[in-house]
Amino acid sequence: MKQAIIALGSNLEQPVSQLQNALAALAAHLQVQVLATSSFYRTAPVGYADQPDFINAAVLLATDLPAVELLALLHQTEATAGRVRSFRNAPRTLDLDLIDYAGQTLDSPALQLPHPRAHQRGFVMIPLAEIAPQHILPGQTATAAELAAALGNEGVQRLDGTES
Ligand code: PH2
Ligand code: MG
Ligand code: MG
Repeated sequence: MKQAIIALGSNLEQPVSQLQNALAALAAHLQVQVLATSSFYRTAPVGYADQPDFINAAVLLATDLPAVELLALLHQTEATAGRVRSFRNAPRTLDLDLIDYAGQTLDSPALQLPHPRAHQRGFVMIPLAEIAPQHILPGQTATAAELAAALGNEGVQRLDGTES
């Protein structure tokens, strides 16, 4: 089994439900085991600002799917959620990003590992620090907890479970 980290995001069409459905779809896959799921966070949009706040979370998986097949499962789950690809950083019903797969490094057109911007993004590192604080992404020297602390939590607010 390999361990993988997925970052989840949504800012269209009931984002909390989108993430819940995505987590259920991943957990239902016979070759995927969900080891830990973070809280959900409401986060200010990064990159393209003129769009709704996101709901973000992170999940730690064990899987015997190869990275490309796990990526295909993520894309298929995005498609089921009605994901439409318009422009870079556009609002979306569901974004499932493979952040780390078994600590591997890969630079192919279809997949870059680790995710090249994950370590710069509070909306990824803060949820990740909750479930895997000591995890070190390939190429980094700091742990997830250290990176999350350095990025700070401006624009990242943990949901208390009663919101939607
Ligand atoms: N995803 C992006 C671009 N900007 N901002 C937030 N807050 N959350 C995201 O998931 C996000 C983003 C591209 O995937
Ligand atoms: Mg993304
Ligand atoms: Mg993506």
